[in-house]
Amino acid sequence: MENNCYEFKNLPLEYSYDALEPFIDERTMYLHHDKHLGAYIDKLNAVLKNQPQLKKLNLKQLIQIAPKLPDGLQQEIRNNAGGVFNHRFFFSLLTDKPKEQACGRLIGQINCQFGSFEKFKDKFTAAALSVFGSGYAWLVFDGCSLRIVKTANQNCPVEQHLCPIFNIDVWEHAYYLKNYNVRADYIENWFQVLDWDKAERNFLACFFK
Ligand code: MN3
Repeated sequence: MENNCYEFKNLPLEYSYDALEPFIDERTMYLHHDKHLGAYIDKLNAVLKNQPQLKKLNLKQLIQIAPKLPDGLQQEIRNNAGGVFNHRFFFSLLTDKPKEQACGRLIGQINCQFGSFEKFKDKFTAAALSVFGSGYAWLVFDGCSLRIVKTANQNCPVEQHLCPIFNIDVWEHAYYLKNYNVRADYIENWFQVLDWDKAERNFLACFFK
């Protein structure tokens, strides 16, 4: 991920808006990336504009320093640095050339901890379905093992120093145009375009950090 410091720019997706059809539709991808992520980028830049000390920090540092900031600024940074990180991370883990999850260290660890890929998928799906309101479900590495965690709004597990492997955005804007209120259909579709090569690279980076 480049452009990690002020001034943030909305970098183009690495695939076309319609690349994830029929699993995630073109209109949703356009609005989600250009409008929703774009708004978080603009808001984060506006917040940082008058904060010379914070301007020097990268995105992860901003997220991790948020709890130490005064209340109002804390929430602004958490919402907007989180909104930028969480969305960029989400988009970076989608691919128009999905592969069946196969071998690799991550799948080995998933099988070891959850019993099988299917059992993991059920657990992750249940977590994503049970996010109340707007938020995300994540697979993270805590330095010792994999964990499925949920975050509300634009909160990010990086704030708790957990290392993210992949996330699913379950805000309604991520699926409403195609799946209406049926979040379960969206989650199943999302699994079809999840980039397991990228997830493996993220896991290795977390593991050897
Ligand atoms: Mn979103």
